[in-house]
Amino acid sequence: MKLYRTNLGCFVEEKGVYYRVPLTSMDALVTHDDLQGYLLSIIDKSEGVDITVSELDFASAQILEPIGNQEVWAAGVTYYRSRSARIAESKDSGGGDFYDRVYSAERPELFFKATANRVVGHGGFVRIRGDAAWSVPEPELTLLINHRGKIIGYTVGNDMSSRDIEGENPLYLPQAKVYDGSCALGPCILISNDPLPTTTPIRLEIMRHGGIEFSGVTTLAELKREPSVLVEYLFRDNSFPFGTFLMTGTGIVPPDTFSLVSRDRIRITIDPIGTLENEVVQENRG
Ligand code: DO4
Ligand code: MG
Repeated sequence: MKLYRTNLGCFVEEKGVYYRVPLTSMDALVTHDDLQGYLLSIIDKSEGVDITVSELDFASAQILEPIGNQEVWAAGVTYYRSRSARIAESKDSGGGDFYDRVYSAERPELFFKATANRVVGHGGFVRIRGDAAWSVPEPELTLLINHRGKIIGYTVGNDMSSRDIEGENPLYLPQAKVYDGSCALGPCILISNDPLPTTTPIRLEIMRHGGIEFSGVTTLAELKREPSVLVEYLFRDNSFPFGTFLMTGTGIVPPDTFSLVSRDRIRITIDPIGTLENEVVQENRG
């Protein structure tokens, strides 16, 4: 069951059929006592009812970022590939050791990623910072967690990152990670109380001038930490009245010679959820 937020309200999709959701606020949906039961009841009630109108509505709707007043947090260095890339990019600044240590430490790296105004949805523009020279997308399975700390769904996330800025000094991480258009989420939320299988692939394709400039794939089997453990750490002494998103880290890093440029298209697919596609823009806002 997939939940979409659009300019015409929210829709739930099941077996290729789209149903209108009377509750339109993501805050009300995320904090619902039983979101899955609520959405299933909408589907059940529609049995035998002509839903052609809502199908047509969805076809003409614009998909929006599936977020209300939730914060977006992120976990880092949860895949071996991310550890190696970070050690290499920060070795001249003496920061490499930090990434090695955090990879094997009991406490995960968790950092604040975005507020809703910095998030774009499927089809929106993700941004490269005006003062960055080396930028990459980070394709990440992203958890939706309700105010009680329960994982209620999954979406596709892109943790846009400025590698030159974070490589210069690990203390610059918030500037490398948090800026307007630095995060993409979507296209929908897969509503599920069950963990995704570890065989689930995460695929990244970066298109330039109509061709594929880079592609990569990983699976959740490479994710070193259990999502439930990341959530447990995030909720320690921390409350989220509207729930929160948590990006689980990247396992795909393009080679060091690669940097995003304006007009690249980034396509991230996590099969049970869908494909999140965004165009890249870099503009100097000063
Ligand atoms: O520690 C820096 C950021 C790591 C990160 O975003 C990732 O591993 O995905
Ligand atoms: Mg990341």
